[in-house]
Parts: sequence; structure tokens; C-alpha cells
Amino acid sequence: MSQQCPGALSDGLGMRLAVTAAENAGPKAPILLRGDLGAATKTARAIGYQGIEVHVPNIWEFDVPAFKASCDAAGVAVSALVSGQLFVRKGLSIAHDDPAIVEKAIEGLKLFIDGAAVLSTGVVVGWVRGQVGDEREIKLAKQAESLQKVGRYAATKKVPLYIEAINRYELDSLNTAREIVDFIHTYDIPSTYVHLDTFHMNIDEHRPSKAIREVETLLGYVHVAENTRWYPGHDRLDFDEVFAALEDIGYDGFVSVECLPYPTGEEAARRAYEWLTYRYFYPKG
Ligand code: LER
Ligand code: MN
Repeated sequence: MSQQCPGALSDGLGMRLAVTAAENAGPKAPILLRGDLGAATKTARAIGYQGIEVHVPNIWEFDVPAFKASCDAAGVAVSALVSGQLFVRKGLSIAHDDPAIVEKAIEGLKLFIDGAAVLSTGVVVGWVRGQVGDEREIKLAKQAESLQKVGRYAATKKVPLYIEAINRYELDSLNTAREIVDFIHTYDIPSTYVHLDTFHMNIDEHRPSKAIREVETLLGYVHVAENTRWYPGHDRLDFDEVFAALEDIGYDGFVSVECLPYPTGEEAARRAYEWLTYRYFYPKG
């Protein structure tokens, strides 16, 4: 753990709300603001969000300066860049059997880090880890080897990486907070933190509050959605427990609304913001 860098977003501003955005996304993807990213930054700010999280479809073509200009003009921070589309759209993963694919995945993650450095944000590492299948130990070691390279690069740029605990039906490793904490410690991966998502925790954690407390200072990023993955406040997930635990550990980063775009993306973003602000945040205008 010697090489950990402080989270770039642990800046004493306290917990803040962000919303997911992407230029294009499938109808069932948990992305709320869709279409032009410049317009998305304005919508996010108009609703009240302080941050915007971008799922980048093709990092090789992502216009970072243009996006930064939009964010600066709208007055929103970038809460994270999400790298999942490296896997979903390009089939790249960091523990693939083909070394050329691993190399390309690492190249993509380094470009994410370059963009994140300009945008003063972090990079979510989820699906790009790929499936481990029957070769669990071998593949986990391979993931770690790739992440050590990526993490060393991230540390030079002071960019935090957020390893997301994703439920077992989507990915077959690192499904829980405990597994990721152990993974980071075992392999001493630089500049790397745990990313928890209430939707995934509802499937794979015994108690979300216990998971949050186990991670403590390694918690870098949080996604919120209901047990159904609808917007927070719609269903029956115990957000009081989640926010009490986040307060307890002194979590000082973004809580990003990553939920299904129902009834519409914008409406879900608005309802989530109003409900979460009313219950857990003072209005921040
Ligand atoms: C990404 O943040 C995530 O939570 C995955 O389930 C992909 O949607
Ligand atoms: Mn998530």
C-alpha cells in the first residue's frame, strides 16, 4: 500500500452528487443524460448536480479539451470517466489470453488516465477487467499485473483508479468490497481505490453498511441506484443505512446516480436529485 496516492477528489468539499452521461447508450444502460455532452453538462447543472460522470464510447476519439470547456462553462466537475466501453464496444480486457488485446486495453486505460488528468478526475475500472472463468487465480494475477502497470502510470499523473465491485451476474470476480480491498493489498496496486455501487451491493453484500465500513479510507467512488436499478427513492433499498455508513467513514467524494433511464433519463436524474438532496444533502444551489 506504499504507493497509494490520495484521492484527487478528496478535497474537503464533502460528499457531492453527480449524474451519468454518455453520447449514446443502449435503452437499458444505466445512463441518464444522453446525447451531446455539452448539453448534458448544462442539464446536470440546471438540475443541481455538481458533477457529471461520462461513459466514453471510444477513448481514442474523445475530445477532452472540448468537454472540459463545456464543464467549465456550465460549472460542473467531472466525477469520473468510465472505461467499460473498452470491453463492451471493443472487446478489450486486461486479462485476455491474447497479449495484443491486453496491450490495447492498457493503451486505452492510459488514454483514459490522460483525459482524467486534464479533467481532474478519476477512472472507473469495471468491465474492462473481463471474465476470469475457470482460471481464477491465473486471471486475477493477470488482472493485477495489468493494473500495476496502469496504476503506476496513474500515480505519475495523480489520477485515482476506481475498481468497481460489480455483481456476479455481470462479472465473475471482484464482486464484493472485501475482495477488492484484499486484491489491492495483495498486489500493491498504486493509485487504486474501491468503487461501490448500491445496486451491485444489494446483490453481493450481506449488508451495504458493513461493506462501506470495511473499505473505509480506500473508498474512492460511489454509484447509487435502487434494488431494481431505478432512481433512488423509487423502491426499497435502505439508503438511510448507506448514507449513515458513508457519513461514519467520512466519505468525501462523489455519489453518482447511475440508474435506468425510467421514466426518462432526465426525469430520473431530476427525481433522484430531489429525493437524495431532500434526505441526505443540504441544497447546494
Ligand atoms: C458500471 O458502473 C456498472 O455498474 C455496471 O453494472 C455496468 O452497467
Ligand atoms: Mn456502477
